[in-house]
Amino acid sequence: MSNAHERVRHEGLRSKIMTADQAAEFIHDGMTVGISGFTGAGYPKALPTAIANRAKQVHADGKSFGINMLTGASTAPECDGVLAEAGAIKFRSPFQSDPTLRNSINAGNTEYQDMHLSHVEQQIRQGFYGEMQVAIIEATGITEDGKIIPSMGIGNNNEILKVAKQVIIEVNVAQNTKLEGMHDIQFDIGTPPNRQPIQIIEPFDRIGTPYLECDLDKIVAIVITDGGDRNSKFAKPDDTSKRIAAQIIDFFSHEVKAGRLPKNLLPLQSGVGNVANAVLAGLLDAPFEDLTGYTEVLQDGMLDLVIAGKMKTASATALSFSPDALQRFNDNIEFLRDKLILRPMEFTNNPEVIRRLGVIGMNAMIEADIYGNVNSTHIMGTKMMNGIGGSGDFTRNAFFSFFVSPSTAKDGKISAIVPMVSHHDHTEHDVMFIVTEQGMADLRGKSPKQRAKLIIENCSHPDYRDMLRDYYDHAEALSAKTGGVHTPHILTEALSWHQRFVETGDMRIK
Ligand code: 0RQ
Repeated sequence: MSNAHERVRHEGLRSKIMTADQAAEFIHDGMTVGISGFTGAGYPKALPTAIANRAKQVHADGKSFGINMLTGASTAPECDGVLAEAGAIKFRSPFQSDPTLRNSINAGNTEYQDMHLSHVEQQIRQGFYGEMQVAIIEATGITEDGKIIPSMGIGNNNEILKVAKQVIIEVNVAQNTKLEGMHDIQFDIGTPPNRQPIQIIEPFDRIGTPYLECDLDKIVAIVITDGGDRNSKFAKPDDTSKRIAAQIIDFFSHEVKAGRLPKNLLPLQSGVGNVANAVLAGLLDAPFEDLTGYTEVLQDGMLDLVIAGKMKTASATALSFSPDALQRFNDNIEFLRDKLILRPMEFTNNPEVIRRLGVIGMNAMIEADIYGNVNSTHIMGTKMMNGIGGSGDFTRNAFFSFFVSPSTAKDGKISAIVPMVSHHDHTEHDVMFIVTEQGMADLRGKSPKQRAKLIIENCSHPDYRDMLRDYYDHAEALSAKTGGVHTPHILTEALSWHQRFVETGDMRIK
């Protein structure tokens, strides 16, 4: 490839350049492999297909071939998708969103550990996953002295580069060379009991260097690729997401007036998806200036706030844009270079930093119950959707924690507000606000019974509101007999809505 020479500036390392098929020969059955990638950004584009092809050949010979795969977060069809399709992922952690991999997990063919993203690097470092044989990392380039220029995401790359026995680098010539300098990587925060405080005092503080590093002798292969990131399109904010966004923005104004929030709010975190993106899009026309972002994934909404001058700076671990937003990013990269900062996920998602900065966490949910417990991950309590990702890191430690969702799913057949969640990701102790297009429940300073009234009356869909009132009234009456009126429930009925959906395809009583 023509500019391979310019991208791999270290002379000695050029001798390691080979094809993806050749590099795939380093991967063997049963290996633990760290792979870069975070919400469709910065994942290797060629190696996974080469490994998948190898897996298919080995399987055709009647032998086993599968890897234990640790990433930053979700990747893309040409990474998680091809490997899952080839039956090559035995174990996967910590977050995914690929339909083929999801099916493999839910069919019982891939073991999946869904975990808080802030825990991942520390647990790899402590050896909880055993030895990591290979790290496969996408990079924008390699400097003269062998430093690795990250691409659109960092995730846990710094850690897997450190611990892996061998390293394969995909240098992607499609990544903008002007990314060099936008990253901030601190290599070692130590291990308890000698861990050091993270010196991020303002969301945009730089505390490390712009480069990833590893022992150059560990680099066994460099593959030159030329492919775009996943770049999924966002739906244009619809009525539902606009109504959700408007309530959050009104609430911010109210809190500023009440003196509980500064005029420029506090650093914003936004989860993935259309609704989360719509909230940020709504801030474009809101009366707040000098905003800051301290998030894990930076999507179109936050990019546009920065380009419009409404947000001063934003820190994230990955840039996950639609094709249009990628174009805007590349067109404005000179302006953005000192406003956006990419860090390892151990820093973006660090509970201590999130708590201290007072981040406002806004994440989407699958369902919430009448007491404010939230399920972000499991459909009907058993099927894995994506994973908790960083939502728990932010929710538990946020100054304000929001969960947003349309009040129903699947054409109204599912209520997002249920008597009891079918899986607990975020407990009533962590969730402060639930917002649907119907309204918002402000759960601060409320007992479970007070919360139930607010969530049912403000957030549930009218089709389900009487059913919820009925459940709650019966639960309260029944609990009075047993002395359980603190959090009334009818244990035999608490999950009956889910059971009805599984049996009839509808939560409503016909
Ligand atoms: O199904 O895809 O078949 O249409 O779930 O739902 O409403 O489009 O919302 O894309 O924002 O995803 C919680 C999954 C929401 C996501 C979740 C079905 C619905 C649709 C998607 P289809 P929407 P979103 C930062 C923070 C956890 C990780 C996280 C998520 C599909 O936001 O994975 O927050 N969050 N990370 O029909 C059955 C219900 C349902 C339901 C929705 N109650 N029952 N199906 N759906 N509610 C990023 C990282 O951490 C990396």
